[in-house]
Parts: sequence; C-alpha cells; structure tokens
Amino acid sequence: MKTRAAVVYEHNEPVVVEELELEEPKSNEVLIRTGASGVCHSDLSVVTGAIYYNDAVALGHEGAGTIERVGDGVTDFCPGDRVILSFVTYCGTCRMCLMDKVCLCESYDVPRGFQLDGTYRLYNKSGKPIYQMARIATMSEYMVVPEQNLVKIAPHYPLEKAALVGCGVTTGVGAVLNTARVEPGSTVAVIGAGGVGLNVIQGAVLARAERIIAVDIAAKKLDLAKRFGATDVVNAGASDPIEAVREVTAGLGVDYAFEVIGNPKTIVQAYRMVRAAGTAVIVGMAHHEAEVSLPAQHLVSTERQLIGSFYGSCRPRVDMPKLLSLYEEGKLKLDELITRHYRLEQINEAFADMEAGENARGVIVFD
Ligand code: PAD
Ligand code: ZN
Ligand code: ZN
Repeated sequence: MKTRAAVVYEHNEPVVVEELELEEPKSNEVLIRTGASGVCHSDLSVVTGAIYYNDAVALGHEGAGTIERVGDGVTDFCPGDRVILSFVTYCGTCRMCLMDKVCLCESYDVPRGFQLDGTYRLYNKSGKPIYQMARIATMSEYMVVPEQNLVKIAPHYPLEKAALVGCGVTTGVGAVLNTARVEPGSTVAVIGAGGVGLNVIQGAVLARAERIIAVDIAAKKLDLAKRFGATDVVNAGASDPIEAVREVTAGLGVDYAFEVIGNPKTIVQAYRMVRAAGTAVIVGMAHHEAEVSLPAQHLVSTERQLIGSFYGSCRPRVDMPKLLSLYEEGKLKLDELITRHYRLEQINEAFADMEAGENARGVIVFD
C-alpha cells in the first residue's frame, strides 16, 4: 500500500515529504493509521545527524493512531484499537526488562531503523529501502510496527493529546518520578523549558517539589514554564544561570537539576547547579560524538550524582495510561502543550518554528 511520509535523505537538508510503498505487517506486527505526531527535538536531531542513522530514514517517534490490520500471531490488539506508539521495543524477559528497566531491554541487536527481523517495510519510488526512526516513523500516514511498541488506550482520548504521551510527556514526567524519584519539598532546576522540559516542570509539580526554577533563553518559554508550575524563572541570556540558581537557594544549589537541551555546556551547568549530594539528571540528547568534562575531584568530594534518563525510565504500558488518567483528572496539562498544528507537508516549517523557540509542542495532524 501507499503512505506519505517525512524522509531525511541528507543531513541538514530540507526533509522530503513523499509517497512511499509500505509493506503489509508480518508476524507480530501491526498496521496503524496515524492520527497525530508530535514534533520533538530528537526528530530535528535526526535531520542534523546529532542522532545518527547511516541512511535515509522516515521521521517521527511521538505518535498515536488507530489499528487497521494485524499480522499473524498478534493476539493483544484488534483493528479499531487506539494506541500510543512507544519508541522502545522490549522483550519482557531479559535481565533489564525483569529489573523494570524495559527501555534498556538487552534482547535486540537489530539496529532501530529496521523491523525486528532485520528487514525494511518502507521503500521509495525508486525502490530504495527507507529506515523507520525508532522502528516506528510516526510522521507517516500509515506505519507497520512491532506489536511490542504499542500501548492500548481508552477510545475517548483525542489522538493529538495521546501522541504527546508517546515521547515528551513520558520522558519529562518520568525523569522526575521514575529516574530521579524527586522527594516532596525538594528544590529543582530545569534547564530548557521546551516540549520535554515543560513536562519535567509538571513532573516536579506532581512530585511536590518546593521550588522549581526554570532556565531558558527564550522569554516565551519562561512564561510557559510559569504556567506549567515553575516558581522561579531565569533568563540564561541575561544572567549567569548557576549564580541565579544559587541566589534562589540561599547559596546552596538545588537538590536536582535537569538538563533538557542536549548541550555539553548546559550539562556542565546542571552539574554545577546542584548542592553537595545533589543529583544532575541529563535528559537532553547531545550530539552522538559530544563529550562533557567535569571537575573529577569535586565530583567525589561533594558526592554529587550525575545520571542519565532515557524515555523517563518508563514502562510504557504501565505509565502511559496513568499519565492519560492524570490528564483526565486535571492533574496533567496536555492541551496547553500544543501551540500549533501542522500538516505533514509543513514539517520543515515546524522545525524552523522549533529552532526559533515558537512552540511548546508543534503537532502534525493527519485526516
Ligand atoms: P525544544 O527545542 O522544544 O526545547 C529546548 C529548549 O531549550 C528551548 O526552549 C530552548 O529555548 C532552550 N535552550 C536552548 N539553548 C539553551 C541554553 N543555552 N540555555 C537555556 N535554554 C536553552 O526540545 P525538546 O524539549 O523537544 O527536547 C529537548 C531535548 O530532550 C533534546 O535534546 C531531545 O533530543 C531530548 C529528548 N530526550 C529524550 C530522552 O529519552 N532522554 C526523549 C525526548 C527528547
Ligand atoms: Zn522525542
Ligand atoms: Zn528485554
């Protein structure tokens, strides 16, 4: 069958929206009609090569849709089911899965652009095979994906809201509640109040943090940060964010600093913002070859912790339905995250708006 998708052929060139041939689902795979796809900075990082695929790739990893058809052996899903796409595949039986670290599943050495049998489902008009970002590619009208990447949701949730739970919301809230396990009364700094950072802020609200200091260089993002629960804001373009955070915390530094940009400079800032025995949590995905340099003795003598958080250390089928329930109860903001809707053909405009700091989240909607 045919599908229109957003494809990266060359790094730092405009993304190509074109019709591709999509193969039918094989065993344990499912065909999805995409409802909506959020535009995350990780998609832009695939365009720039910061997140690296060695050949053409169909973009998108934050989406939700409706099941059209299922392949052989699929028993948990039926046509008509609404699902969120998770961007990790997990077996449920390996050591990491049994330790509840399903995002770090050790069972698959097939690179993430392929399906689990090591083959492609997408081909362009000249017959060239196209990878699927994170095995899913949500910026496509239709997708064939492993059933393990699906999270069934109640049918009444709007797909454009559910899509955001596929990455930004789960990553941000999960970094606070699952990875760092922030305690009530903590002081928290969040560097980067974009689509993911705003969710770190609302995660800190859910964790009942006492102070939540948002740091960004865009005034618009700092206004949004306040709406999402920041108690203090720092414009890093106008003042030194490390000093500003120290001022708010009586010279001590914060208990937790979250870096949500993916920049080695701000990763070091996060480390320097925490108090002794505090924790810097790195959420931003830096360029795949970037390195950070930290004061080695200081790390020991202050017992600071530096930890990474991938996909909010989530368990997709446990955490995503819970996040939607919190939304329904009015405890989690999803409507306010969506600044603008785009058609798939406007993907390059959506990336330009992201780089200009225009949106909390842009969302691509399909018919
Ligand atoms: P975004 O572009 O929506 O937000 C980034 C924010 O950082 C913007 O508000 C910028 O204004 C701000 N910013 C940029 N430079 C600075 C600076 N020097 N100081 C302060 N603020 C600055 O991106 P996003 O929220 O979609 O993604 C953020 C990062 O998170 C990005 O690296 C993405 O790849 C990563 C990510 N990680 C995971 C994961 O599993 N860890 C999942 C999803 C996204
Ligand atoms: Zn993402
Ligand atoms: Zn596993």
